[in-house]
Amino acid sequence: MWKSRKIIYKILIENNLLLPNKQACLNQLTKLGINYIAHHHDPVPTMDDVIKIKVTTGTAYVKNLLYVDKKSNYYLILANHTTQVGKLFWKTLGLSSGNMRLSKEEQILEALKSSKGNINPFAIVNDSNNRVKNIIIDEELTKFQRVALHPIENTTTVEISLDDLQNKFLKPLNRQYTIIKLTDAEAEQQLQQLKQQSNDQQNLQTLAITVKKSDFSEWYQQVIRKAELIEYYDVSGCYILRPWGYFIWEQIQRYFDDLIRTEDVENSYFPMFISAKHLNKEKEHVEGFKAEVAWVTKYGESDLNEPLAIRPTSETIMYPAFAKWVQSHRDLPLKVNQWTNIVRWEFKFPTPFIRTREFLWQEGHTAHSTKEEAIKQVYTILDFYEQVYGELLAVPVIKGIKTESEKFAGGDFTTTVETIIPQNGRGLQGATSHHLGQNFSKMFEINFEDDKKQKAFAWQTSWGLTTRSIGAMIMFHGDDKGLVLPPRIAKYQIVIIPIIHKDLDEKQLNERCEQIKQILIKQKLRVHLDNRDNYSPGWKFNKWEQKGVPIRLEIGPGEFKNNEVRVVQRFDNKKYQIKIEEINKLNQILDNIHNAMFEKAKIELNQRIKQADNWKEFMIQLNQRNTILTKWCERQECEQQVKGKSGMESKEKDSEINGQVQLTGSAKTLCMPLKQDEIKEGEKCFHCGQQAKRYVLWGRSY
Ligand code: 86X
Repeated sequence: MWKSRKIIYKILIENNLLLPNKQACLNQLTKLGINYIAHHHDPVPTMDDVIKIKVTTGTAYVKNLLYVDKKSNYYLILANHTTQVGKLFWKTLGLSSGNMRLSKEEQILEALKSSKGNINPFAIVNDSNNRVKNIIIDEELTKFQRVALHPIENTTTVEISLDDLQNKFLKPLNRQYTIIKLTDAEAEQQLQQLKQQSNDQQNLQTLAITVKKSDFSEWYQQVIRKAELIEYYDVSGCYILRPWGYFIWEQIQRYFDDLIRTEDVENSYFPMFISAKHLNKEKEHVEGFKAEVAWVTKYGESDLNEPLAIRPTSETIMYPAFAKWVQSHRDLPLKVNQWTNIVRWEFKFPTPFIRTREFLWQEGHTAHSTKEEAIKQVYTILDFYEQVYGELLAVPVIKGIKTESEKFAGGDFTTTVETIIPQNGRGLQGATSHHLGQNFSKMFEINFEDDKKQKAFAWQTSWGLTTRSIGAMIMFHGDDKGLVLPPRIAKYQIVIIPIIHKDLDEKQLNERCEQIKQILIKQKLRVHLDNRDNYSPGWKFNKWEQKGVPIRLEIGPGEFKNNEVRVVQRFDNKKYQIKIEEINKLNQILDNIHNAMFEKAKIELNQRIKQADNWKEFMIQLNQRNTILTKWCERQECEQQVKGKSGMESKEKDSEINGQVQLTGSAKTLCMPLKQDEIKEGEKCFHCGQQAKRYVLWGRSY
C-alpha cells in the first residue's frame, strides 16, 4: 500500500502536478491570496490528536470524512468536530444514505491520493478524474471565523477562513460544494422546509386560477387544465382527455345508453375509413362539408391505391349496410347506435370540448316503415338529449327546430337542443336529432316490401351528441375558484379530508375517516379519502375545490370527539355539521345540490333571452350579449338579411378573446323553440314587417 502511494506521489511530483506535499500546498495558498496561520507538529491521525493542537479562538477543528457510493462517486464532508454527522442530510441532497459508505484506505488513495488520517479539502486537486461529486460543508462551520485544516499532510495545521476556502480555493477549481446541516435533527427540519417550499411551489403552479370568470376565455383555458380535465397536445385542435374529464363522458355514455335501450336501439361499430367512391355516392350532403374531410393517403412509404377518408359522420358507411339488412317490413324498425371518435378538419379557432378537430360522440341511425314513427323517434331522442343536459349536467336547454338554412341539408327537418352560455350570451348547439325523410333511403336503396307487398322506401332518423356537452357544463357551473361539478358526473362526489391535530391520534383519525368512507361506498356514493401526509389540509381544500368535487367532508378534533363530520358544499360554499348516524343524508344532499345548480342555471339562461319588436331593440339586446326571441316571417331571405346587417352593425364591445377573432359578430337563428306562443293574423315579423309565422331565437353562437 505504502509503496503504491509513494509511486503515485512520485509520478505526481515528476509531472509537476499541484500540491504533492505540504510546502507546495502552503505556497499555493499564498499564491491564491489566502491568509493562513500555520502550526507545525507531529502527525495527528485521529480527531483526538487534532484537538490537542492549540488554535486561535474562533477557529473550528474540522472532521474530514470521505464517503463513497456503489458507483464510486465520492463525497467529502467537512464537519465541525463536535457535530454528530447523521444520515438524513443525504436525502436533502437528493442522495440515498443506504448507498453511502465511509471510504476504505485504498479508496482514499485512489480518489485523493491521500490516507485515512490525512483527508483534507486541499487534496481535491489530486482528484483529476472528478470522482468527488460534492464537498459537503457543515453549516455549523459558518459560525466560526476560521477552520483548521491540514495542508495535504497532517504534520501541519493551517487556520483559514471558510470564505477563502470556498471562494479562493474551491470555486476557481470549479468544484461543487454545498453548505447544509448535518445532524439528523436539523436535517429533519431542513427537509420539512424543503418539502414546504416545493409544496408552495406546487400551489402556485397547479392551484391558483389567476383570473376571474369574467375574463372568460382565459378562465376557461385555466380551469380545464388545472382541474385536470384536459392536457394539451401538439396537433392543433386535438386535446388529451384526462381521467377526470373522461369519467364525465363515461357517465354520459352510461346514462344515454340506458335511455336508448328503452327504445330498443342497439350498439354496434362501423369502420372509421370511407373509400372516396363511397363518400361521393352521396354528393349533395357531402358538398358543403368537403373541405373538412381528412384523408389517409399513404401507408409506410407507399401511396394507397385509393385514398381513404376518416369518418366525419357515418351515413355513407352505415347506409349501404342498412340496404342489405332491410328487406321486408318485418326488418323494421332498424335502430343502430355507435360511440366513436369523429374527425372534421375545421379551421375555425379551436376550443377544447367546444370545437375540436377530433371529438367523441354517439351517432344514432334508425329506419322505420312509416313517417309518423320516424318523427316520433326524432322527438323521443330530443327528449333524451334534454334529459342528459338537465338530469346529468344540470344545464338547461331549449328544444327547438332549426330553420331551413340551419338544418342538416340531407334531411327534411332538424330538431335541436340549444343552450346559451351566460357569461357571453353565445348560443351553443347541444345536440341534434334529424328527420331524414326518405332522402337517404332513396339514394342508398334502403327499401322493403310493405304488408301489401308494395315496395317502399324507409323513413329515417339520425341523431348525435358529442363531448361538446362537457364544455357547456364547465362554462355554466365553473366559478372563480375553478370547476364545479354537478354530483351525477363527478368522479368523486365526496372527498374526505382528515385535519390532523396534536391533540388527536393520527391513526385513530384515519380509521374514523376510513369507516365513514366505507359507509358512503355502501350507499353507492363515489368517495375519496385524501389522507396524503405531504400536503396540508388547506392545500387539499384548494385542490379539490379546483377540481370541482361537490362535497368535502372535514374531520378534525371537534368532529372526531362529537361523532360528526363537517360538510362543505362546493357550489355555494355552505358549511355545516352532520352527525355520523345521519350520514345517509348525503345522498339526498347531493340530489339537492344538483337541483339547486340546475335552478340557478335556468335563471341565468333565461336572463340571456330578451324580446325585440324592431331592429333597434334587436341590436341593443344583441350588443348587450343577449339572445333575442322575435316574431319572424320564416323567410330565408329575411334571415340572411338579419345575419348580414347584424354583422355589419354589431360592435364587439367586450371582445373576450384577447384580440383573437374567434367568431363573427353576426347573429344567426339558433332555433324556433317548440314551446312558444301562437302568432295571430296580423302580427308582423320584427325585421321585414311581413306576416309573422313563428317565434325564432337569434344570437351569436359558438
Ligand atoms: C352532418 C349529420 C348527422 C349523424 C348528425 O348531425 C348526427 C349524427 N349525422 C351530420 N354533418 C355531415 O354530414 C358532415 C359530412 C362531412 Cl363529409 C363532413 F366533412 C362534415 C360533416 N359535418 C356534419
